[in-house]
Amino acid sequence: MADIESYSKKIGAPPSGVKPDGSPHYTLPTIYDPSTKSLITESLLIAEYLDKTYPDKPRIIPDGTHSLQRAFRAAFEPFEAALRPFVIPVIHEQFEGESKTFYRTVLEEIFQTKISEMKPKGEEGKQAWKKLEDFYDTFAAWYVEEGNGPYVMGASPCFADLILTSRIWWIMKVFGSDSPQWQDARSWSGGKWERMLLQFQHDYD
Ligand SMILES: N[C@@H](CCC(=O)N[C@@H](CS)C(=O)NCC(=O)O)C(=O)O
Repeated sequence: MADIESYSKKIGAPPSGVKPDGSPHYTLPTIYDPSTKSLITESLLIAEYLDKTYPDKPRIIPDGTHSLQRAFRAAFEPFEAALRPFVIPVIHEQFEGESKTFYRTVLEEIFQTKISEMKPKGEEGKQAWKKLEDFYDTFAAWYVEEGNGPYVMGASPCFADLILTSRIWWIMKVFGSDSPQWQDARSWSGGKWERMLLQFQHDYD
């Protein structure tokens, strides 16, 4: 964590955005493609690059769906914002040494709250967690079953599916597969998201 900025600068990787103070924000993932000698940072830009450079491989942003994928991602942001106060304190505990200090400093600056006070507690906490499930139920309602597969476009996954399943996977990884948080999340929308995650792993591992 603490080395992302200096290492990105060293290899010439661009920032993915700006910090609240206006300075460049260097993040991962970054990829280097030796066949085109390209460095790309930021998940969506990486997906766009891979689709464009390797059009004969499975496409993650099929033609004509570019705007929809971006809209999906924008619609997902409020969920992401609501999940962060729950996951950040747990991720912080999993870091060690310099990265732990760095993570705390950056996140406390961004959220203007101490990490120890970030997690919503009591009744408010219960409702805030329930809101996460409601978000996913809304997304589930956008998946019109067309009989040819579990993904939003049918048989093949696209970027929108990856956004949703990767966050479900993240909840499992951050809290642990025995945690009450994961036991709850895997049941959201009648288990749809866990099934999609398993299907995705089955199809692409
Ligand atoms: N929008 C970016 C977000 C990437 C992001 O937040 N990455 C985190 C790690 S998962 C990071 O590099 N954080 C470093 C920091 O904030 O200093 C993307 O999708 O690539």
